[in-house]
Amino acid sequence: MSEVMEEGRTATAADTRHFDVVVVGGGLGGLYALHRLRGLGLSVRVFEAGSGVGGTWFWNRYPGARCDVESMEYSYGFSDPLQQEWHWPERYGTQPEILRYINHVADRFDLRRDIQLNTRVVSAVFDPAAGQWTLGTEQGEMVTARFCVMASGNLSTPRVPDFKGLESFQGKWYHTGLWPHEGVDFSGLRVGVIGTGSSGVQMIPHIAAQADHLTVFQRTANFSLPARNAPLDPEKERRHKQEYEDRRRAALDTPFGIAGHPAPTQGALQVTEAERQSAYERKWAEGGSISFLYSYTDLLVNQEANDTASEFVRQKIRSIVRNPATAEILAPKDHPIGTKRLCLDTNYYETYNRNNVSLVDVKSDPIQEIAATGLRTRDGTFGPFDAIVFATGFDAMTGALREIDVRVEGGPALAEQWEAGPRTYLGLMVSGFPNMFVVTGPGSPSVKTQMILAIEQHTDWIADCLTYMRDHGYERIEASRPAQDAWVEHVNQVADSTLYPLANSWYVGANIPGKPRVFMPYVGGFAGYKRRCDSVAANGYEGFVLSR
Ligand code: N01
Repeated sequence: MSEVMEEGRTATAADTRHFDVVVVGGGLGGLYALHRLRGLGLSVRVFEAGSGVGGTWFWNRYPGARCDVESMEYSYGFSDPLQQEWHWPERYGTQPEILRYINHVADRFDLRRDIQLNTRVVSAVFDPAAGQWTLGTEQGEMVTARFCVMASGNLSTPRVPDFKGLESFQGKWYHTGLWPHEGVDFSGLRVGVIGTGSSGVQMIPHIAAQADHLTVFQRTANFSLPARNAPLDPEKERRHKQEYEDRRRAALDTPFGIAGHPAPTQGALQVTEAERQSAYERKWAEGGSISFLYSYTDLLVNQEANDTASEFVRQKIRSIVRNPATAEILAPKDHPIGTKRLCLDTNYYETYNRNNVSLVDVKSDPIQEIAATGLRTRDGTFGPFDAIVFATGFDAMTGALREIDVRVEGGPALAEQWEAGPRTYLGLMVSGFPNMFVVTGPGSPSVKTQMILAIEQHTDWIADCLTYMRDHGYERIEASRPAQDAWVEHVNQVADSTLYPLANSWYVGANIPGKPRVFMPYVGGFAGYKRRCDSVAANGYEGFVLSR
């Protein structure tokens, strides 16, 4: 038996060997896939690498980790009793709170009996003659399944840059995405943090409050807005719960999958400078990123319009950070606001006013190597450090899938086929890989939306597809090559009509040296994307080849 039971009874390797569906990943995506597909009467097994369910929220336990989508939104909508009964204490959920919620869902819907923990899937091979997948685990188990659902996550392959000398570092080092479960006490320590994306921005104020001294190494200055987190107002919660059904439905009709933000009607350049400033001030005071980007219709498509919002935030940084030289390093100038993931923070810029915090610009002077007690850039040495924290991100969107040896027997691996960048039809299937679905894969809106809504939409689509196949006697489904090619072209065209490609972001794989530069998420908006998926299904799964 390969699993360790963390909570409740989980599935074991000795249980059944053949399933209708194998789901890879026991995060928010895998759990809902299990619930939904089991509801169709299918036998389903989930394999999860971690010792508990939760995916992202299981691994990312760094200090200050919390979601930047409001908790009343960032939750499952498939069960009204669940959403009515669950109480979120704060405007934004903390990592422990979200993990508690996910565990509650696992228990409430009796999911654990079909989840095998501590089991990393390393291979998935389709046998065209038998019409089934064989999945292999790190421990050498093999199971077969008619269908395979990859719910392996978009930000689940943590990446420590390939710095020379890391093994010689005598202190402790950590990655935000592989945080020790027992936590880390930085009290009295000299700490270096590398990376200022969402994880770094959330974590830095917390480490600064504990450490003797914190040195932050920043390569790209990032835009961050105040989150304005607070205890959830009971009246707001009551109203939201009363309107839940309508709000969930309304969210489906929005670009980011989040309701409650009136769509903008004017471009930024159509109003006066004074009006713009007052709008941005209002959004800054309100907190949240969607609302800010929703100030005007054209912030993500028109450079001049975007400049007004970017400059507003740069000025805020200059007004918060007392040392002008530090403020200039922190003020992003190399990408339009919103084209990298816009961060939300609590006292991030204020942290640089502390006496025990210093900032190093490693864009102009890159890190060369890690040494026994610190690190070296081209022009200097930094340390000594008792600990180094890598907030250096993930091999995003394709990392988890490319780590699995996915192939059709005798054919090239998915990783080889994606050497020039991922290619999917609707982010749901890959041509040449029958009966393998991807939940929120590259080419779907996924990371550009409220993820749980995206997960539910994909999983519901897959469930409806399997029902259709059963009702019509089909056994195999595959994305056609022309449909996939046309979709990939559309994804690129849409991205090219926006400002997104101007940033060196993980959306284009820029954070991984050598990764092909391809814009991976679909930024045409959730609402239009969902309509497209629905019409594909209504037209008998247009662009897919179904066979017996
Ligand atoms: O990772 P990132 P993250 N030398 O890739 C730097 C979600 N998330 O874990 O920008 C020096 O954004 C890198 O620099 P650069 C969210 O979708 C959500 O922070 O590549 N620096 C960057 O500053 C988010 O976008 C939440 O130049 C190096 C940082 O490391 C995604 O996860 C919270 C370097 C990596 O930033 C990933 O966020 C946390 C090097 N060699 C995460 N290599 C919330 O919901 C990399 N960097 C709030």
